[in-house]
Amino acid sequence: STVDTVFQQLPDVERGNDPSPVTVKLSSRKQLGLINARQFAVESGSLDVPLGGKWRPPTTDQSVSSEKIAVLVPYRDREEHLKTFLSYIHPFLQRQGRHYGIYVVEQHGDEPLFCKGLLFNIAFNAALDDDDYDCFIFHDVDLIPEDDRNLYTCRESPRHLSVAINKFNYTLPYEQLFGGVTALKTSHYKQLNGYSNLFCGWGGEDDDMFKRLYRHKLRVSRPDKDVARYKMLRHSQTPLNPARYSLLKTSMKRASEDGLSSLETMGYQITSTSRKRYFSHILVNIADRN
Ligand code: NGS
Repeated sequence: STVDTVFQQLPDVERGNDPSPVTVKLSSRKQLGLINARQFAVESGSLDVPLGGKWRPPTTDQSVSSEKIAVLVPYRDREEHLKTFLSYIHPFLQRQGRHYGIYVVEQHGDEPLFCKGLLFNIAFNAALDDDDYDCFIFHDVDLIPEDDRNLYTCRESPRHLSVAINKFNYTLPYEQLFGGVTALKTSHYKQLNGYSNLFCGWGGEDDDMFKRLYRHKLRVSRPDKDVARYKMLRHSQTPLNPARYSLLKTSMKRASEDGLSSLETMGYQITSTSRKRYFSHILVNIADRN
């Protein structure tokens, strides 16, 4: 697998048992630009993460937040993106005082297309095997949050966090968009039966998820577009999912049978799970579906 080298190439800061205190307080409402956020991370040595990419705030005050958050990042062959993502996301989550773990779920094997929904479902179960997470963030590896006020936390409503992306001039492309970065309570994700396992290749799995939310009358909430700002890392277009429009016609019918409930029938194997320096790694072999 390619990600083995990633954690060795990130800024090399000392890792201790006692995480360094968070020096930028969220309450200061300081808006960190992308450059500043990165400088902060590197200069302060705040990329200080226990093995496996799991961190909790250095406080004993349980009243602050007891929420445990898993960040799931489907991945294949984008090493530069993963390095950049990790170097931003840890300081970002630590400045917000989150109790979190980062899970990178990597696809290998004969399936030529990237099966993001299936990877999310696999990582969801693996993360819950690892810890009792209350909240899940589903995160594309190429999206970097720009503003600390965009809170990575779960609310009563499923939340779409990547509202304003530079690629679209910081406007929402369409009202039903539920891709990029989202936050769902563990209980909601189970209720929705997770993502469809059937979308491989670019596009549609998030629209299918939107229909699941609709089916369960779960309203989507969003932070303000001035806060929910992201930079998208540049990359070439990934191969499209040729079946995405036909699959979307059957979303409602499939929702209860296609997802977490049908994972076992999906022809994949977890090759390994391991704790890397900046993330927990789930390596999945997905067989060619054709
Ligand atoms: C839609 C896709 C979504 C995708 C959205 C925005 O057309 O999966 O564009 O994509 N739906 C279908 O293809 C059916 S973006 O331009 O942000 O990469 O999330």
